[in-house]
Amino acid sequence: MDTVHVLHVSDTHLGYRQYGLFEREIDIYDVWNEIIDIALREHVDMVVHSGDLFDTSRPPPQAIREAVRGLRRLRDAGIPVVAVMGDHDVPKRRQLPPNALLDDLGLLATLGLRSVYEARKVRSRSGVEVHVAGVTNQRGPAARQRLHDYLARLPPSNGISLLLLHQTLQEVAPDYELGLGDLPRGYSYYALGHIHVHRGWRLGEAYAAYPGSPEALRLDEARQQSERYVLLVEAKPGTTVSLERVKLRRPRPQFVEEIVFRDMDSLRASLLRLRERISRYPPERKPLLHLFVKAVPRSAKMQVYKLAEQLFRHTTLAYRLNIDVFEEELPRNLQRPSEIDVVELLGELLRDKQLVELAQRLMEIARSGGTKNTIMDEMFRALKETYGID
Ligand SMILES: [Mn+2]
Repeated sequence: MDTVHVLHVSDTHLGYRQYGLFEREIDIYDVWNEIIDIALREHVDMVVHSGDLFDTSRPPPQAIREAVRGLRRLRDAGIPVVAVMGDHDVPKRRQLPPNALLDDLGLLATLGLRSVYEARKVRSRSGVEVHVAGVTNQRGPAARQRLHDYLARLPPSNGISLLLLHQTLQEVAPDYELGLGDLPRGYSYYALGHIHVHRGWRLGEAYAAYPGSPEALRLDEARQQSERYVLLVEAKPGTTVSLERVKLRRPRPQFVEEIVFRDMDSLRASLLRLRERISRYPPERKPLLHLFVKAVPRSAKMQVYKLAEQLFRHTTLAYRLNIDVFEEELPRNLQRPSEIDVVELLGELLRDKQLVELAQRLMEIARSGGTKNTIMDEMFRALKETYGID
């Protein structure tokens, strides 16, 4: 019986520049090229992308070029690529999604360009026809109902069928739009995107899986899963024959470390050990460090900043230091008002994750006390870090 070998990737976020660092933008292109290499090396019959190809619907020219170059290598090898659009690919206003350009160039078949839900017959490299269905990312209060309607109109075929979705499943997070049980049965494989860590489930004779993003793009993603994958799927009608994860070699190493402060000497000893581990990487692969130091007395705060700067400035690509100040006697009227969810409020106001993080950090610094000058210095430092100015 005919089977197809599919490489499943998602959430590549081409063009994303974490912390405003040019190197982080390049990291994402490096791992994108590694994925193309894997597809060629494994002689897959097709590639599916479950959304968020680009980080925004107005990607920078270099991101478009990297996409075109990678996809062209696949096309030259006869490997078709099919994608569905994620929340990052869909323009906020009435503009052309960048996927339409790649579709026109014959480099990427994108489901959902003509109507929100769509199914196409795609001829794989080996010649076997594959039925590929998908729905553009649905969000907002009516998303669940719409997805139910669309999925009801997308039955699998008798042959090999793949379903591409860029949504949150109930099985992974509380703000879900669908549960595993809502997926129409009979597909050979369910290629999911949107969640940036790898997860997978059996669904009858098939599997449903998120490969996760090829790079950890946020702190919580680095914390949850340091290794990154793409998935190799072998499918036949109604059945996932095998599902293999391939570990990516090029994502930048990231360290998430939490240390409870006892005194400066023991902190220095811990941080020296950490630096030892971090320094094992070659210069072009300097890690990112997310460092949390808990219960620091206010009087030691500046020393901790200086120590971290001295140890990690040259040994990491960038480090983010989060100091949790231990307040011995905080007057009542200075305590944080717990009724208001400041983060949520800022999120609604600013609608930009990086800005929200910066605002939170500035507020923390302002609250932490000190002279006007030391506060200003720390705020300036936070600003520089956020925008990657050295
Ligand atoms: Mn994403």
